[in-house]
Amino acid sequence: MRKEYECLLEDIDTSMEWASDAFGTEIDAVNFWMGSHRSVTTIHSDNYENLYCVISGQKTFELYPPTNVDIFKHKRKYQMAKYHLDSVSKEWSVEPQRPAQFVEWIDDFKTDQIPGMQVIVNPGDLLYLPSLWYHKVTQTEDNFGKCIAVNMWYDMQFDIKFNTIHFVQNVVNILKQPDEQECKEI
Ligand SMILES: O=C(O)CCC(=O)C(=O)O
Repeated sequence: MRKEYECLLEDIDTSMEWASDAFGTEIDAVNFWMGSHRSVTTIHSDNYENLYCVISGQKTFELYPPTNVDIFKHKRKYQMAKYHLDSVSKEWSVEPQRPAQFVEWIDDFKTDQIPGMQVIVNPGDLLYLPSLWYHKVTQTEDNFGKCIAVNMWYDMQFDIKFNTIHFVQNVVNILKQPDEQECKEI
């Protein structure tokens, strides 16, 4: 929001002293999220403390504790791409980034059998999503066909919690079978 959507920043109160006191650090990033019922953020975890506020529409977070590394161990390298709007045909297409760049991401799979928590975040609600927790996010549109949210990321403390999970991750990676599916450049 501080770059691409700077003009909207004055509408947002990011001066949450209590949060900086609690996390022991200032805000690292402010993000703007806009999507429709078709937008899904697949399961992942972040090295950030996350304060997530819904402005319009409704978000559903599926949350799983960081200790679930063994369940979410299968990752693949996905090629990075951007949506492109053709100025003549007005058709959208997915354009792979050149030169090709890859991002490692957890394979998408059904999470309904995995014990976790479901949190519904309504307009005006603020969700604290602790660092390293796995999350999958879906959304319901408002009357204008949109779901809009803003979140603040604070750097996490790289303390005993991080070290323990990192250690377990390394053990799981050593024990797991090599991933079969290689991502090919398109
Ligand atoms: O709102 C979303 O779709 C994703 C949010 C998210 O993954 C995050 O804040 O880390």
